[in-house]
Amino acid sequence: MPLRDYNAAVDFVDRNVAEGRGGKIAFIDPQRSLSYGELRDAVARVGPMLARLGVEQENRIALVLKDTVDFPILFWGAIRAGIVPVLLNTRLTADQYRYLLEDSRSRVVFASSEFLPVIEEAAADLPHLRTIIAVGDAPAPTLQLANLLATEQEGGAPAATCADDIAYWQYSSGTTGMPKGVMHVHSSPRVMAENAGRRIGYREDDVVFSAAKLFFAYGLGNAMFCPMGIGATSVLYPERPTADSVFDTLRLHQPTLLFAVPTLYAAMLADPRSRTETLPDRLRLCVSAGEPLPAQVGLNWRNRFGHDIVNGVGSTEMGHLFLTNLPHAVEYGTSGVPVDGYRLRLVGDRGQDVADDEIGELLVSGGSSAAGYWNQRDKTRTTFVGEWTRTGDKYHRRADGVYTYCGRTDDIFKVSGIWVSPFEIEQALMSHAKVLEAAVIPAEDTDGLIKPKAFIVLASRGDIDPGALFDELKEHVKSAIGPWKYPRWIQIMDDLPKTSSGKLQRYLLREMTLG
Ligand code: 3SK
Repeated sequence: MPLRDYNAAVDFVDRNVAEGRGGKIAFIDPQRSLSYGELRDAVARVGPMLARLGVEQENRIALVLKDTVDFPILFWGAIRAGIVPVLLNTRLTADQYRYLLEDSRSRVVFASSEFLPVIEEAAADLPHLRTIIAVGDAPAPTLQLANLLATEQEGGAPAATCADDIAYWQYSSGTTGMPKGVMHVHSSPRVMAENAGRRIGYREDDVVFSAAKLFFAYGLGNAMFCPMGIGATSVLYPERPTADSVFDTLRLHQPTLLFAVPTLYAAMLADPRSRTETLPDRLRLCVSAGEPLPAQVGLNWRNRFGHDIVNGVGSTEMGHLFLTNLPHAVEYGTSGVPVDGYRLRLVGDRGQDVADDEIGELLVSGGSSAAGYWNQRDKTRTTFVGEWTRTGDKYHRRADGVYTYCGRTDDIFKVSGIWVSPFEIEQALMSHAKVLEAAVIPAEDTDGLIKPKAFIVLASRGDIDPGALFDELKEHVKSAIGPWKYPRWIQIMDDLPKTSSGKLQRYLLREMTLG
């Protein structure tokens, strides 16, 4: 590929203008909309502004931003100038932000107004941080992005970067351990936009709505790389998405593509509005990723709305989706087939390829793999092994090439000598009408033997007889997936522990169980 001299911002922003889409709306938020031409002009002012703030090429800046049109302006503006935006989750504590700002040695933080107090607390006396800029209103003396950009001239030429230069970072929260800075290179967004974009079937006339936020790899691919890669329009919603707000957004903007996580699809189905709402006539596809889609949620969605949910899998390390159901041949309970452009392997404990129908760890190879983890050499070497990126997820592949998720590598366990996927038991529990969410871990019985233990969140909190319900659920699991797999113990919870990006943290339940 002739990508030696390549700047991703020129490709994704300037190219849309050069190809005649300058007047076309690129992003819409509840306050403003921005055409590709307006985006290009704003993006070109960011480099000079950052230079004035003392930020140099290859430095990092942190973005703690709601999904508004300022997000693409700052993201692409930094990349155009060869500066590396670090996208941070907007729901962290001051201690967590302090860790991330210190780890990334960010020079400047851009934070939406409502996050300023927590960022100011986190940033006290950090040696590399020069300043915090408010995106939105802020009391003096805090500088505001809008004022800074208004006084800038256009910035001239983009930085002379190459395809392998680091373009942006995201932190992988993982399901255990401290977050790791995942470094992506300039050439990766185009690979994601081509590969996942083709699988989903993005078109230039699409209007995209991703309830998954832009700071999250899934949201960034859905609502930034894929639509901009083809010149489509993206609707941004700055607040936390709820069933109600997604129904409102669907009504208002009539998107053609909808992206959400399974929990949100389930919440929409459980919301009273689901009885009367219809989906936009022009909606072509509903997509789910971020956590495995329970088959029952997909089936209920199809029954209620007449649309399937296309379940897919990606990772922060690969940047976006690499495995999905085929949009017009959805098979619930499976993760589908590899996205063209990626190769997948399943390996056993010694790194050997496993046969079809056996469970192995999933490895992925493709052009959007990250350059590595920042300052974590050991984890980089064990995750990025030659051309293969380890996912830490266990899968099973059928002879026809269809993959099924079986849990994290450290979640799977043996019962009576047979491998058991906690995910399969969770799915079986969630197919019962009284169970909204479920998590399964291994626990020891009085003989020291390992058996499944389940934690469930009830679909409704009315009067129940726990003993009768547990018996009913055990029978339900036995008949659904096999008699040895039923949970020997069941505990009702108000919520399940999850990472800030919604992934179940079974290890916390294991710790809780061990005491
Ligand atoms: O978790 C996922 O499935 C995912 C999908 C797309 C991009 C990033 C992620 C983490």
